[in-house]
Amino acid sequence: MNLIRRTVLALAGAALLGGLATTSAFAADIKPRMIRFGYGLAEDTNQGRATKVFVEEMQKLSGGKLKVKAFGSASLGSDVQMQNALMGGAQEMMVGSTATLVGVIPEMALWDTPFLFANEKEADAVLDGPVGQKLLDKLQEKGLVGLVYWENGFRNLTNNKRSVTKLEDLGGIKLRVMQNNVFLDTFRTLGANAIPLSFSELFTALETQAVDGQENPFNTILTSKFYEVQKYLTVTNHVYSPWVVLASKKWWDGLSKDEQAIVMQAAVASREFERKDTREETARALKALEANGMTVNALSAEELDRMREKIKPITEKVAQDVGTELWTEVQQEIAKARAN
Ligand code: TK8
Repeated sequence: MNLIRRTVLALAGAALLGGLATTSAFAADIKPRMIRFGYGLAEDTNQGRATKVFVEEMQKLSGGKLKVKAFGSASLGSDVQMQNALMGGAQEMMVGSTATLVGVIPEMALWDTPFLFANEKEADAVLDGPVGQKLLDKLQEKGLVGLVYWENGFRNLTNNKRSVTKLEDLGGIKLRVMQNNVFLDTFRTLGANAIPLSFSELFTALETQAVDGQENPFNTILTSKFYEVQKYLTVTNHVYSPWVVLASKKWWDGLSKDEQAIVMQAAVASREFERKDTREETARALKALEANGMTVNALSAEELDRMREKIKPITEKVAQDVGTELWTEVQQEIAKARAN
């Protein structure tokens, strides 16, 4: 039985006994611990708010024993640096992109497949279903425990050169992409000059015009103040990005079953909050970006189809890289979610 399923069972057990949150918190096997939880965005963002929920849930469920100290704005390092710190046991927890985990677990590339999900409902069903769990389980081989997925969201394009209204407009735009080959190949194939860069270096790179553009969900474009250094926003929804809440396996293995159950329960609570909050903010964020002077356009269905056609080989390569079995399974899961 894998770690997570054991945890979930322990959790169910705890619920039967009346809930850890109430009577049993002090009887349970919980030691006072300090947990460093890092994330990349600022405190006043969807990522920061959900982290706060996690901190509070941990406090509540452990009777104050499991103290989480949150570090936003990549103050513990970029996503990649934090992942490495977790693997080495130098940091306990983080939330960050699945995209930067592709170098660790190649199958994570699955989530970066352009146009994989058509909406959030499909994303939730697949991420919280057997395929999502399979990828989380894989992380353990590399010293990471994947707890839950949060929503980063559908990504859209910003740049400083021109309104992108057709495929050709991407030509020559120096575009920052997340650090993996799916993103790199996708935007190279679309004609952009794709440059992989960590998120923590992105604002400065845009400001100094080391790059002309980037792509991220509306929320992040707003909360990271990219509108200050970017003129054009093109609604593309070209890929859905998850975030993943991670624990260091070295640290996790030293926790009691009760403690693991609490971390898992708090993570699930943070996920429920985060997805709702993110979705509420999205429409507002788009309006705020316009109000802040960005020129917004939506790509026509026709142009989106041309893009889809152009990057077909990327999708085929992802299918090959993650393996036919996983690829078929994810397609079946999506079909199931679509039928519902
Ligand atoms: C924040 C990143 C960000 C991601 C990116 O650390 O790198 O563009 O979308 O959310 O994980």
